[in-house]
Amino acid sequence: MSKQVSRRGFIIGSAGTAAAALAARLAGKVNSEAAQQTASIRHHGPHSDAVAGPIGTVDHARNGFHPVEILKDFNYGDRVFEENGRTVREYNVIALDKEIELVPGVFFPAWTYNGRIPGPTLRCTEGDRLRVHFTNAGSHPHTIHFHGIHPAAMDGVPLSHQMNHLPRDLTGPGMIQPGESFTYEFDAEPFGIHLYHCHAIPLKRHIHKGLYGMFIIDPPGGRPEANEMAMVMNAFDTNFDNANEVYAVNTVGFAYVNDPIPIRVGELVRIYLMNIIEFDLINSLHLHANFFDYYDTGTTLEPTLRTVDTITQVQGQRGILEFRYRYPGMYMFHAHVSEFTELGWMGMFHVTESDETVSHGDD
Ligand SMILES: [Cu+2]
Repeated sequence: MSKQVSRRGFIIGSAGTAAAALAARLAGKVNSEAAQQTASIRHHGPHSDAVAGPIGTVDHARNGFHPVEILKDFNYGDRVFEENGRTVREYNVIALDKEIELVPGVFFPAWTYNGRIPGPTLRCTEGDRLRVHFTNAGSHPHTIHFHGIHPAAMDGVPLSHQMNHLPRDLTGPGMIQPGESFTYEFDAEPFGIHLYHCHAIPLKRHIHKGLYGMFIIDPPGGRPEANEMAMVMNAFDTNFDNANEVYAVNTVGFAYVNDPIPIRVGELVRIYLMNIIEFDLINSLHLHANFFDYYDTGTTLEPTLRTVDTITQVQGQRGILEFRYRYPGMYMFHAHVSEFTELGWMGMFHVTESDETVSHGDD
């Protein structure tokens, strides 16, 4: 007699390692091709002392972006100039359909901003004037909805029946159709870590397909010098059953296990962290062997939470983490939802003394 197996029961019932869980979820719900793809992901067995994770790496060149580079790839504008005594930053953002490799051999038919997930990390200073030139080169209508303070016409939402009869300067243009363009223009405020994402309908589909990115507004005086990095917690429903199969920071599962993030003993580390995960209600980051200060939404210069080692975020929530490592070594960071960790959301910091040369991967 067949028995209904829940999504979570299915995972728990399998071997419990990253690869086994991933393979089981895919094999049980997609097709044999996907199952064969996951054969490239092997696990080390429940009693191995090896860290769970895939063998091999995704083809980052084929993806067109590398999670290690995304950490520090801050886009301060494709064109920056002064106008009427203030700084204007212009950005070009293009929506593109693109297949992305999430873990070795597992591909996802994504929708992207500028060919990457997350989209470009747009960065500016409070009070700047921003002009975001958006072109939809994808196959579906899209928008860009920014979090921040701006007029309704720049809010990047679809037109509802109630909005349809109002002038467009009160509603904005609605969805931007394939082949069309629109320039979102507004002032950068308030300072903090924000986000942008497509707001076309159905919203959960347009978000989980990959149309989102980080939007950092620096305070007028800046923040203290630090080793800064951008981390977007995301996940992917690879078989379109409204549940995620791959979890990550910056899209590629276990990316920072394969390429541990180098930091120095004693240096200030600042992580801009946001959660855009769809389908699961909550996400989190746990830092090993250390504690951090947290700035909720980044809208204050003083921490809103001091000396914690785990932070939780729902979808759209974000904040800034600051910490220093006291001892050299390898330290894990991961979601403190064990299931997410085993399905890709786990990474490593490689902490070294300041005179050591850091070398990772294939060098
Ligand atoms: Cu969209």
